[in-house]
Amino acid sequence: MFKTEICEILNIEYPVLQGGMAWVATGELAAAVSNAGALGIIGAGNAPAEFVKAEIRKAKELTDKPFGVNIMLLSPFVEEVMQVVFEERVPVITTGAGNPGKYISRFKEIGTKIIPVVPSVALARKMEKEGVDAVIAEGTESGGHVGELTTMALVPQVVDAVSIPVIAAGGIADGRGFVSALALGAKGVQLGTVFVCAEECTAHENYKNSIIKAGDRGTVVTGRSTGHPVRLIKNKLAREFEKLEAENASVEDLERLGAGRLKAAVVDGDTDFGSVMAGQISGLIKGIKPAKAIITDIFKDAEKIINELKAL
Ligand code: TUI
Repeated sequence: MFKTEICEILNIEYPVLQGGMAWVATGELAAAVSNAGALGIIGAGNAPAEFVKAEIRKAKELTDKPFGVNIMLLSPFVEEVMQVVFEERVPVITTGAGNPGKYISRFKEIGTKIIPVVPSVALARKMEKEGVDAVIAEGTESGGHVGELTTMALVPQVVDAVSIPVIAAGGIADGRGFVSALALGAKGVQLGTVFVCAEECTAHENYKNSIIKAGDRGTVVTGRSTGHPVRLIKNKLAREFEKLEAENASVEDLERLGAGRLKAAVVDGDTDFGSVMAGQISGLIKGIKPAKAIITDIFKDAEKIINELKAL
């Protein structure tokens, strides 16, 4: 019922992409999501190429379905990671935190699908001109590095501005969010926070529990003063960040406070002083489920919602 152009372009059953979350989105999670019929994505984050290559190999062992790699363009290893993804012939690349323009032609030549995250209409237009296959319009409800506009405002404006398919991201975790995204003109959705709480996600249980415990106002954006705004769960680290920012601390001091904190939260389970990146939708997530159940529950609910809407 919900087959869209995104399913055709990416060769998947459900028009759902799993966000490429650094440290969280490993080969195991990506393979589980792809095996469930959506597009699993490995998050390259700030990792060196060898690490990313090992995750790609792991995913290839665990699934024969298509999967992607998200390349975080602020990474110091971006060139070598691009090279590995090229050599491994990963079928889909998503990008975040910048403009992937200079890499597009190389990947187009080998048929890799390129789907950048865009926080604005201007970047969406520019990316369309440069030949990308679709764009992910990500609202500020998302976890991690965020733009300014909300999903509700951004998605329809991007849909009106470009002719390529638009994927909505930010604040979506269930059938209601999925149907809303379609109503805004999106042809698919990208989900991050809800997949952190997938059974197959290898993130520390403390990280998952922080999301499950969070309420509607459980996240905050820090780092606006450094130009790298990041949404994370309110914890001791977030409060320390807010305090330093209120005191107009230097960018260097703030960056020192943030360094290595995401890995500390995801891998070591330090949810007090680690960076527990998560979206505003955390308050909706009540437990751990297999990736397959997360996806099928969304589509069961979506079908019900559509039928209810038709009966109005
Ligand atoms: O990239 C993300 N989410 C992320 S990346 C990340 S790792 C990180 N850690 C510390 C500081 C910064 C990053 C954690 N979460 N989402 C996709 C996304 N991309 N959101 C916003 C953007 C974006 C922002 C500006 C995309 C393009 C852009 O363009 C600027 C330009 O160059 O035109």
